[in-house]
Amino acid sequence: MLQNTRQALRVGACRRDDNRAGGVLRASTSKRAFRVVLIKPSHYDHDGYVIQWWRSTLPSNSLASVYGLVEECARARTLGPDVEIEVEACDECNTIVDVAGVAKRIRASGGGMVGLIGVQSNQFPRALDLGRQFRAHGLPVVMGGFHISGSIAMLPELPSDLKEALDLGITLFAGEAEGRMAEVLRDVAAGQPKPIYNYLSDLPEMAAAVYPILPRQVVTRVAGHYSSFDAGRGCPFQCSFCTIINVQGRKSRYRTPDDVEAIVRANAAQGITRFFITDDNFARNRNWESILDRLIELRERQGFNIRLLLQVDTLCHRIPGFIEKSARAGCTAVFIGLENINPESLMGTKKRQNKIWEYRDMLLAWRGQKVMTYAGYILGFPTDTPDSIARDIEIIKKELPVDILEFFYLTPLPGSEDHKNLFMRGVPMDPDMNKYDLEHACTGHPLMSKETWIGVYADAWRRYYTDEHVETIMRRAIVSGINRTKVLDSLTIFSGAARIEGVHPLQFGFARRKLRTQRRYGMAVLHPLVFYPWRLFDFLKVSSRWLRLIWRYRRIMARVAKDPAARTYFDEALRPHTSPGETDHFVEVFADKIPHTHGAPVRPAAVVAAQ
Ligand code: B12
Ligand code: SF4
Repeated sequence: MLQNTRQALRVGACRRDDNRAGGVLRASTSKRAFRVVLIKPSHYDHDGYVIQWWRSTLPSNSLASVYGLVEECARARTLGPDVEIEVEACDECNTIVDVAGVAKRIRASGGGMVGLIGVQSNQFPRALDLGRQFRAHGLPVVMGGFHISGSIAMLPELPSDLKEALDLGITLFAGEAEGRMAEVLRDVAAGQPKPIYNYLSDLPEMAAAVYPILPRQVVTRVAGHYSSFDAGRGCPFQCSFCTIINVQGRKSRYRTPDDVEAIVRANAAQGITRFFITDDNFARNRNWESILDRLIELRERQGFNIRLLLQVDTLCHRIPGFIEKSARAGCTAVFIGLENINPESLMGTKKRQNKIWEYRDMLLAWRGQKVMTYAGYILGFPTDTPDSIARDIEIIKKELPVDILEFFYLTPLPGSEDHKNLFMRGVPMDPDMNKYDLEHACTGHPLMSKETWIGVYADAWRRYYTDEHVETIMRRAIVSGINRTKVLDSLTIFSGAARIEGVHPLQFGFARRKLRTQRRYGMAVLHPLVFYPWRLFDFLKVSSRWLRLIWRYRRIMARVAKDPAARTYFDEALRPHTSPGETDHFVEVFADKIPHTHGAPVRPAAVVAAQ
């Protein structure tokens, strides 16, 4: 059905180098057109250039969600039976936005609008610059995403950057757009968009909601041709650094297995079978089992070559069958919010649900199913010091069988309780939203100066990705039967992205593009004679560092793969717990900081008394 529909619509990608608006078929009966151009903005690097690549590595689910909604409006002829809604989409992380070209296409269609999609705080300055340019062409612009929703949800008044957007005539959308897109399109088409649409207190049900989808030519700009969908939204927990609970709510909402199957079939019909399921914790999705059963059925009985990337919590191994079924459904990698191994830090941010004494069992359970683990680790909790962080990373290397560790600054993201508290108390925070990408120190730390904190972040990547530890991860992968090419590629990217490209691996892509003319508003566009020699030098420097890293890691992997001892490799991190109540060495280190909640290891009274 979706495919048929797509033939009745004009769909495409807003690529500068490709104006074909791919797969275009125009219904001959239509008299008028309304073109909706959806752009997921990227953000700026330190030099003010847009962070974009020939191929990005992760798909944008916000873009897929909004695309699905506009496509639904086109199908329903929301603007009237004689108005054909044409829709095109692009992710600026992998596509150069040609503002003049977009304006030309909208005018050629006879009207339309630009949607700036899924704008996070770090992307807001870039989104504003794009909005400013489109407004200068006289086009209607509507912007939505976490920065707008989070700021409106938590702050007593509109922050100045949102006011600036309104002053430019940009419409702001807060909340979720399922069931609301038709209203927005009708208002814009009538030339009467509201300044703000606020649906934060009226979150839509997800069962039977329109689902995320993107045309193939947009998906293939992501390496590995991954698409995405969210099978659920909302979270019952209360982590103070999190924005999700204040935007998507603390009540969980879920898609049905039927809808998930429809998403998979619609993508498979255009040759896409790899998915990033973007639920913050898929293990908490009430429908996880029926969804996985459906995917297993599609995979094992109907020959769909499904691959999944999941986000899960640190307690997922407690759910009987969850890890096994995830693997059978095609899961090859999971992102886990480990956040920290110090219980004091976890308690300080209300992340009480992370039980450090279960981390190893959980990681071993994934390893047992040959699934690669990526764990997020936050630096800068109030009790962190350079020494404590260094100690903790060394402990992880030795005692936890995680493959990839990725570091973030603890950041007061707009929309979080942390941000609200600092704002209300008047504590200084960096006014530049471009820096709220979890790669910058955006506020003060009680024990570390800003310089020390920055040093700690750089040191964390160096400390974890030593050649020695990279070799250990490879040995652990080989003995566990985890796909060694995947491990090698991930190690290369995660080790090099921050240190060579200066961007977090989650923003990484292949072959960086820097456009001379697409520079941050207010920064000078350099003369070609200055820009191109600089760019050539920059390109050669970065490329040579990548080549050296790739060559080094490939040699290490070749050596490990050839070593017969690799097949029987064993270390402390791979040792399963053999008796109930047995604790890891690192749990002992933090024993006096572990709250006495249910299931926590209890220290013998004699030990406590002796302290
Ligand atoms: C999947 C995901 C990613 C993916 C894909 C990004 C994406 N947006 O799809 C990847 C891995 C790339 C990613 C990266 C990052 N992410 Co992220 N990500 C998520 C996650 C888990 C899901 C996003 C999603 O699909 N949500 C569902 C969609 C449908 O919601 P939505 O974006 O709000 O869109 C709805 C409405 O806002 C509205 N809407 C949105 N745009 C528009 C436009 C118009 C015109 C209209 C009418 C409506 C509208 O309608 C949509 C449908 O209802 C969220 C958390 C969450 N639960 O949402 C974090 C989240 C968005 N990420 C966050 C952050 C900080 C990042 C990073 C900076 C750092 C990091 N390490 O995670 C990087 C940035 C790099 C980059 N280039 O994007 C923060 C943003 C908070 C903030 N205030 O900015 C979030 C909220 C998580 C958190 N830590 O709190 N992320
Ligand atoms: S960080 Fe994760 S567990 Fe904590 S509130 Fe946010 S979504 Fe829930």
